Amino acid sequence: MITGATAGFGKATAVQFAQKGYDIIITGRRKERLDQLEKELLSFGNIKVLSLNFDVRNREEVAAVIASLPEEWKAIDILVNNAGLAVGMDHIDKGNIDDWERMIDTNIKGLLYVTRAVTPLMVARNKGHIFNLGSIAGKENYEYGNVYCASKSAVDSLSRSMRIDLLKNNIRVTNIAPGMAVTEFSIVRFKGDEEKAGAVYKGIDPLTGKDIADVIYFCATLPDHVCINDLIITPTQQAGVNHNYRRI
Ligand code: NDP
Ligand code: 8X3
Repeated sequence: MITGATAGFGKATAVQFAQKGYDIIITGRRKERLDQLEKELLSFGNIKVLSLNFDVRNREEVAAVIASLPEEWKAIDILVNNAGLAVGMDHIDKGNIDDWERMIDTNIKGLLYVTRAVTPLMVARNKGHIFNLGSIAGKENYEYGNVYCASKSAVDSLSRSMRIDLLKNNIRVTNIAPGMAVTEFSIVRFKGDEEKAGAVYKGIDPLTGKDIADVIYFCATLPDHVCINDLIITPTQQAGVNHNYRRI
């Protein structure tokens, strides 16, 4: 099950697992994109796909959708908590509080709602692997990043707690912390301003959705007794949130 499968890392991860023959639950808010992706995934061959169209911020909806999963879909082996976003970039004294709420509601609370609904299914089977999409921004802070960085620090912390709490249930928890990756992330952050979004990656050969999908697939297919706890993945031209080498 992959949250936020309509774009970026989530979509690339769905494609990767579908190509390897996994049945997949894809989720997101944009219904047309889900329908389109469902068709694409089914074209890879003998797999099943279930599309669930919901907003991770809606606590009741998340609980209801997972509770009403058809019986054959309740055996979720892998949950990729990927849905998330950054919105805006401002100093703390000028930040837009609506933007802050969107990040906190999606990146922290949404991730928690999905996790709370799915983990009992894994616990019941004594089996599972949870991937949380944190960020390098959860490890280090950068100017103007304040609330986004805080939301990803929370993901980082929750990954550690989930690993402790689910230890006896044979559930692996992997925190994935990417650096600069070209997806729709910056377009969303800059509210559709493609020029500003493009400038983020100027002179950099950034990560792609496929790079992160490859890493998730690698971690997920290690032997059951091996758990990769935490991975920071950057483009070769990035050595931290404040250290990039731009070829310009
Ligand atoms: P994209 O914008 O390309 O994709 C984000 C996905 O999240 C979309 O499928 C979107 O689907 C979904 N989503 C956002 N809000 C909600 C919501 N409220 N309910 C359900 N789904 C939602 O970004 P990325 O692929 O880059 O980002 C994926 C994750 O990786 C995020 O958590 C991000 O913070 C993190 N990340 C990104 C990095 C980057 O540089 N790109 C680096 C480090 C971490 P829809 O709009 O259809 O709902
Ligand atoms: C996205 C990476 O450095 O743009 O999580 O915040 S960064």
